[in-house]
Parts: sequence; C-alpha cells; structure tokens
Amino acid sequence: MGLLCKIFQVVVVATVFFLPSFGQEKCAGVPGIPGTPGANGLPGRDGRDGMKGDPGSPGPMGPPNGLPGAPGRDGLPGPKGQKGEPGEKGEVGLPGPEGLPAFLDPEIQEVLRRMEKKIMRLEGVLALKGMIQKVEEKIFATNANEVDFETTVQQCQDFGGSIAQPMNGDENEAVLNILKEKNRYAYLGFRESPVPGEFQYLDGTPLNYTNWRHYEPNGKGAENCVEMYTDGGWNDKRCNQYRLTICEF
Ligand SMILES: *[C@@H]1O[C@H](CO)[C@@H](O)[C@H](O)[C@H]1NC(C)=O
Ligand SMILES: [Ca+2]
Repeated sequence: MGLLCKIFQVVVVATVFFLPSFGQEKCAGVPGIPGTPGANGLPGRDGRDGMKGDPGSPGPMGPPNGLPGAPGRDGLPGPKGQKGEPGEKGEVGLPGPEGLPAFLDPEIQEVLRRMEKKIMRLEGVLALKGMIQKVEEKIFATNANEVDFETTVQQCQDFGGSIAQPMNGDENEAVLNILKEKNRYAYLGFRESPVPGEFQYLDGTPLNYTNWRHYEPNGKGAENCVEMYTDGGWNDKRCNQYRLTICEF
C-alpha cells in the first residue's frame, strides 16, 4: 500500500467520523471558482410598436429644371366683376298653364269685393262733405276755379277726367247741385257743330239729351259754347267767359 492510498484512508475515516456533526456546526467554506458562462439562448419575440415620431425636417430643394409639382389648392374667391353686356333676347317661351277666368276665381272675386267696398266708403265720405256728386257710374266735382272754356277742358283732363257732360236729367241735376252750392254758372262739355245752332259732344257725336232755356240756343254761330244757369237750364254762350270748372270722372 502506497502513500496516496494511506491519505485516502484518513480522509474517508475523518469524513465518516465527523459526518453526524456536519449539519449542526456551521462552518464557513471557501467559495469555489465560478463556472464558465453557458451558451446564448434563442432570440426573444418582437416587442410592441413604439409611438409615432415627429415629422422630419423638409428635404433639400430639388435641382432646377425638375418636374413641376402638383397644382396647389384653389385660393379665396376674388371680388365681383363688372356687369356684362345684356345678352340677346331669347325666343318666346311656351304659354303657361291655363288659369281660371277671373270671374270664376274666388280669390280674385274676394279681392274685388273688398276693393269695391273700400271705394264705396270713400265715395260716401266725399259725398257727405259735398265734394262730389255721384250719379250711377259718374262722379261730378269742382275745384272752385273760374276759367274760360278751353282752360276748363284742359284742367279736367289734367286731373284724369273730362269737362262735365250731363247726358240725362239725373246727371244734369247733379251738375246743378254744384252750381247752386257755389252760386256760379259753369261751361258744359258741348260745342256748336258746323251747322249753326246745332250742338254736339266734344267727340262730335250729336246730343241725346238737352235742357235749353226758353229761346235758347240763340247765338246762331256766334256763341259756340254752352253754359248752365243756376236753374239747371242751358244757354249757348261765347267761350271766353270765366265759369266754374266742373269735371266728371
Ligand atoms: C244718352 O246716352 C248715354 C250713353 O251713351 C246715356 O248714359 C244717357 O242716359 C243717354 N241719355 C238719354 C236721355 O237717353
Ligand atoms: Ca245764348
């Protein structure tokens, strides 16, 4: 038996002998030498996407003579231009749909009724104040001016009427009412015809109603106009007298 074998025997004996007390008595050992690092493991899985980064700075300007870029967006609308020349007149359009005749249209009829009522009320007020004399479709009125025959004709036309032409007893009475109120004579809308002593309306038609006084007309071509007296009778008279203006509308 060699020396190595003897040492081995001692170690084994000491180990067996001291083994039971090994757990109770803590005895610090000397740290061993670290082992060699293991081989690299397999690569891990991809992580989640990160946040979007800031936009980068604009790139450098391209070389001259490069292709033009895309057109920009439309600008704001400019100021209104001047009015153009009127165009040529178009052709006449087709006729529109046929409407109801006015006399069958209830809306038009209602409007007309209301207008008629309003006008009648106004006429009532004017008649009440003695400003008009109304007979059927005619209204007689004066502005109290006293002028010659031609001026009377002109004034009545200027106001949209014509010199008074009584054509029946009622109209003669209406004109007379105005004369009596003003206590004046007035020219009537008649003129002597080319035949002396015969009178006619201003449009040349013969009179269908007359109210001559006794012995009138007596001018025999020298009195070409007709005046009414305050009794309603007529007299042929020269045309240059100043008489009350009475018009009919
Ligand atoms: C004369 O004719 C008018 C209409 O032309 C009429 O209003 C008037 O009443 C007639 N006069 C007479 C006396 O028949
Ligand atoms: Ca006379």
